[in-house]
This record gives sequence, structure tokens and C-alpha cells, in this order.
Amino acid sequence: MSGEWVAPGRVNIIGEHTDYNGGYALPIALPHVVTCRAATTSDGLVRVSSRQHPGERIELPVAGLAEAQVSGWARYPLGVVHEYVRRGHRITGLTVELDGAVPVGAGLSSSAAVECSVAVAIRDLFDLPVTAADLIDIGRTAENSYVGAATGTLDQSASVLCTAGHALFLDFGAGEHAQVPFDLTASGLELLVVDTNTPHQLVDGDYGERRRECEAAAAALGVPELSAITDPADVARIGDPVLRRRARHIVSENARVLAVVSMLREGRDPRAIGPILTAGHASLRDDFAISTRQLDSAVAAALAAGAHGARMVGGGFGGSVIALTDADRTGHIESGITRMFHTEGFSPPRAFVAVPSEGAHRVS
Ligand code: GAF
Repeated sequence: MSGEWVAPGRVNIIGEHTDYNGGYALPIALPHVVTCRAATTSDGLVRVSSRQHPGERIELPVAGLAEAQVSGWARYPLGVVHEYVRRGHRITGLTVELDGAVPVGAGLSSSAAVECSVAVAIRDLFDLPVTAADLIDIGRTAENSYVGAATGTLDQSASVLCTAGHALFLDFGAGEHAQVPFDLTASGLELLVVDTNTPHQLVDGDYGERRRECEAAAAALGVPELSAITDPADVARIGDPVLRRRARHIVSENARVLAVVSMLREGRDPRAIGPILTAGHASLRDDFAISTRQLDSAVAAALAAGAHGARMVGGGFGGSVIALTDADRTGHIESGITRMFHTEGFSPPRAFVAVPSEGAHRVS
């Protein structure tokens, strides 16, 4: 049995670092996907290869993945296979060939796209009784335990659950989601994604440090997680000024997600969400302290060139920004950012227009 599956990267419209705090987020899936060509075998071995890493084919016993010393890109697919085995599913052996078109290190969830493409492939190849929630949890656990990045479930949720033409409203506390129509074209708008060409790594310490700070802030407030706080005034009860700022970001970011979702559901002109996106950037920069000079410059240049709103996206410390632009201004805004990067002596950015695309699925 063999086939081909794809899973997309994502870009988050609003709701950053809220996932592991039990809050809200609103991602869309990108048209950029990881393709997984996979086939079952009966020799008890897993073989993984990647078009982006030619000559690095890895072959290991399925039963030995827990102890295997794996590094680099192969941890993502092998972590998923291992997680299926750890959950008691019988995997007789398989071959996985990956081809990734999601920019790596750009804050666009290339890792989750790999995990989810392999997770759906294994589900179908071995006909396993695995739900969408299981797929998300398998990808997240692979990333947390096998790769060692303490992420939440935003990226895997987006990669599995998003649908074309919609943003995905995620309520991590309730474990619920809903599709929200998101058609910028009808309003003459585009969502420009600008990769600042400054790669970030979720396994680096900074992401984990923010997670620990949020836990400490929740403990200081006597709540299990920060999203239990909805009144911004409560944050003032935190004595430590750094933890207070971290908490303020989470509480205000949750409110921004709810505001954007309401506006979209009411059918308001999407231009109205622009200032909320820009406020989200200020919060990530000033309160959560995860922005960089490149991200700030890209946002400033986009706004100066007439974007309705702009903000950094993803885990931070590098990666991409989004800008909400009138479709006939997109080129102008892109050149404004490129010019600013040239003036600042930064590497040239890479930009594309994102359209809300399909989640993970079988192709053949
Ligand atoms: C990264 C993580 F993987 C997500 O879980 C999420 O926390 C995101 O950063 C920030 O919103 O993509």
C-alpha cells in the first residue's frame, strides 16, 4: 500500500503564544505544503529521506526509535512514527519520502507540516482509528518529546483542521474550533507574508523561557493558566515587572483574537482588523519581548507604505511578518520593505501573498 499526502504550513492572523496558555488563536493554512510519499513494508524498518537533504537517507528499526540517536530534520518524521508506536499502534515498517515547500525557519510551521503529513500518511496506510485531535496530539508530542521543542498545538491544529477560504478559530482551553470565512479578495485586500530571512529555532532556549515565564505568571495569580484571566486589571497583581508584561501580552492577545473573530463573523470590512494586528505586534515587541530589529523594521516599512495593519507572526526571535494590504498596494508595500532592509543592511526579505488553503489530506 502506498500513496501521497500533503500538509500545509500556516500563518497566524492573530493569537501568538496563547496556545500553551489555554487561550485563542486564528491561523490560516498556507498554500505551501510538505508532500509525504509513503509506502508500507513488512520488514520492521522505517526509511526516511528528504528531497531537501539529498544523500541523507536514514533507516532504523521501528521498534528501536526510542533509543535511536537521531539529529536534524529526520527527528520530525521519525518522532511521529515513534509516537504511533508508543501509543500501541502496530507499524510493520514504512518508507517515507518528504518534499518540503514550506519555508524553513520562517515562523510558518514547516515542522508541523512535516509532522502532520507523516501522521495522516500513517493513519491511512495502516488504517488506524485516529481522530483529527489524535493527529494534532501525535504531531505535538513528537515535537515536544522527540525533537525537544516545548511548543503548544497551534501549528499542528492549523495544519490538520484549516479549510480553504477560512481562518480557523481555535479555543485551546475548551479544545474547540470553528471555521471563520476569510475572503480578503472580495474586499480588494491581500495578506502579504514577508519572511525576514532571519531563521528562528523553537528548540532554542528563548521560546521555552517564555513558556516558563507564563507558567510563573499564572502561579503568581493563583490560576492554572493565564487565559483564566480576562480582566487586564488583574495582571497588576503580579509583583515581578517582567512576568507582569508577559501576562499582559497573553490577556490582551486573547482579547484581540476575540475582537477579530467578531468583526469577521459580523461581515465587517476586513480593513478594520488592521489596527488590531498592529497592536498585536506592539504587544509581542514590548510586553512579550520576542521581536527583532528585522521584524520591527518590516512592520514599520509596511505601515509607512500604507498597509492597514502589520505584525510579526509565529514563535518570534526571527521569522516572518504579515501585512494586510489593498491588493493594488501589495507590490508597493513589498518594495518599501525591501528598500528598508537594504538601507538597514539586512539580508533581502522574501515575500508572497497568502491565501487560506486546505489542511492535511491525501492526494493519491
Ligand atoms: C510556535 C509554536 F510551535 C506554537 O505552538 C505557538 O506557540 C507559536 O510559536 C506562537 O504562537 O509556532
